[in-house]
Amino acid sequence: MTEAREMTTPVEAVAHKDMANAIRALAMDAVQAAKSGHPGMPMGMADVATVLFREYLRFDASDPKWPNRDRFVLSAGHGSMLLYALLYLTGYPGMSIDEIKRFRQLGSKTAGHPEYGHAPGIETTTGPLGQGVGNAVGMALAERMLNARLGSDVIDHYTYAIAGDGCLMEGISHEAISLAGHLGLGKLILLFDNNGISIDGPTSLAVSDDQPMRFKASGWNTLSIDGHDPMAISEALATARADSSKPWLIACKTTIGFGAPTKAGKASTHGEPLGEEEIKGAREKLGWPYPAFEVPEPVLSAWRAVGERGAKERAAWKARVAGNTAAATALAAPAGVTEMPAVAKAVAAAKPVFAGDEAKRATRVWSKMTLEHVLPVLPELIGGSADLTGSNGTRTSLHTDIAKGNFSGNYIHYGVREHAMGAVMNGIALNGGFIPYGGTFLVFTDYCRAAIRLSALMRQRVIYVMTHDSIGLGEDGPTHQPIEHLAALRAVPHLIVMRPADGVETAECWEIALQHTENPSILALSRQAVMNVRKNPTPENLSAKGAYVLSEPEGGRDVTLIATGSEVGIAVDATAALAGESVRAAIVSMPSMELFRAQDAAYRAQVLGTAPRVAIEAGVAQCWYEWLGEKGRFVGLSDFGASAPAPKLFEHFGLTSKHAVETVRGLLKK
Ligand SMILES: Cc1ncc(C[n+]2csc(CCOP(=O)(O)OP(=O)(O)O)c2C)c(N)n1
Ligand SMILES: [Mg+2]
Repeated sequence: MTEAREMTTPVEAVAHKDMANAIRALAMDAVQAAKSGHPGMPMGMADVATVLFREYLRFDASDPKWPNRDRFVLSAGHGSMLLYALLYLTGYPGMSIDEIKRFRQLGSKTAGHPEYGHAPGIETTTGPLGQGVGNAVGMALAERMLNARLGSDVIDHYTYAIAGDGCLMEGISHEAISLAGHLGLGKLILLFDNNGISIDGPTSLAVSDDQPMRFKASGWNTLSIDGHDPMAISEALATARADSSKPWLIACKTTIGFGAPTKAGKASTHGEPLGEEEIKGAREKLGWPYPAFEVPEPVLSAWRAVGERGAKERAAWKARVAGNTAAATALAAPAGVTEMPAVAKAVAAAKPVFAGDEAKRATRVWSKMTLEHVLPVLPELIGGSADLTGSNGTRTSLHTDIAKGNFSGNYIHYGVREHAMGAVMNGIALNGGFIPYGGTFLVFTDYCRAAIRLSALMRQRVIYVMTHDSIGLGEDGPTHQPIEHLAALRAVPHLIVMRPADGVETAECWEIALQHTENPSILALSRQAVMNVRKNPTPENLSAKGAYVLSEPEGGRDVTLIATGSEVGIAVDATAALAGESVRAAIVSMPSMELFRAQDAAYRAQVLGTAPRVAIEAGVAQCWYEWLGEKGRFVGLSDFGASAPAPKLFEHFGLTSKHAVETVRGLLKK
């Protein structure tokens, strides 16, 4: 097969071996120069990556964002030099040899692990093992969804991922491959760096899974090959590409640190420089006599030709989609940008309707009702839940399910796979074209926290609809009652944590989540019905300020009560009781600490006032000390909850207006 192509293009004039060795040499040299890094994996997978990029990967290095490019995810992110070498060799913009020389240095594009946004061509941030597998599943799913909406002329491509032993040992990989197999994501091809080595030594120390059997059991096709045989690699990729009925695992038997004379095949190549002597020996063994960081002209030209290989196809694609307004809207970046004014209108229209509604509802219900208003104008919104659809209120009358062979819907049943749900949503967001949201209980943010953290690190607009947000969920008890979760989530940079108090705030918080194109959001929503506190909503989105004065007493404040979510109702009742005692209390609703912190000092001072403060929230105090001032008090929880009906629990833990009033009395006496 390779033979037929051998003479046809200038690319083929340079031997595979030299092209792969260019990757190996750059990896050894960059790690050595940085005095840290992981040479073993890039050296081991250089052959696989060379065949993939040279023969199959559809991309044009000059246009890294081409929507119909194949996606390449390096899930084994510690092998970052593999990716950086490929980006440099194929001529991606900005990835110069100087960047390779500055591997792992402050401000370089070549961070220790690939970081999304640092350089074009880095499709996702990887390093926490297994996350990339989840991202790749999300990207492959997004590809099918875009294909269903826009047709094969516009979107029809593959998603490739490289994963190592570590990725496949991580639990998240199981959730992700299980979902991919279930959905039959046949354009997903996972290349497993089957080197049998991880940090502690041979993987036999810790694992004896039959990986192909495991993937087969999850509905995948599998192949096992010699990962150093270019013909075998090429044939396996051709086979996988020819049958898109199921996702593919290609287990590539490789030698970690391939080419290193004494260290190849050993864990010692995993995560430290090889050393000058070993590198010298590797150059001899590989037949690569060139100085450090030097790729000889014919080899570099051959690689650059690989980078240009997709240019014609991209030009043809551009011509094909020119004038396709549906495609232009669907592929606009950020997703939904053209519809945002309509979203704002829909929310503005919903607010007075919600305020005028006499019914007491849970904020999770208000969330569902908000979605009913927003979805008709925002088809890019893709819902889902980790098997708690009814509880989360994530599926509306406007949703249809996504299923194997039918990707035209807008709702994903993630199954009981919270961690994969987070990573898949990251993949969907990174792919472009969609705004993903997914639900579970707030307490189970623990199960997807690593993915949430990466949403934030990558600045992706992923919306986590987290219901049952306090002891207010009642009888399910302390295993299901989040206590420390709001504090823990508020500690994550760039993550917007919102806990709306009623229907109006819930609608506003959804608008905020959708408008912040570079932030993930958590919507912490109640299971139990809440009081309507915003009776006369203004068109202005007050929640967007993070906190605002809900009610101001006449004649100045004696105290300021600050509350979030379901506890704003407690503050309202306490204020009425305090008024009976001639204590003038202001109420501040604080749906989001992050957004409030971003306001100017004058606004913050005006909202917080100078009177002593009491905060009320059904969670731990920790993050509240930022707002309480010197004398402030906190009405909340300091231990796990309990199993009982919610009203009994609020009573038991002192989350009542009565206790709030007593706290104010105690505070003002001093
Ligand atoms: C979630 C997570 N846990 C631990 C690590 C630390 N770590 C980095 S690489 C690695 C071993 C990975 O082994 P493998 O995937 O086989 O890589 P190889 O040694 O073959 O390059 C570990 C434990 C990590 N990056 N992410
Ligand atoms: Mg390994």
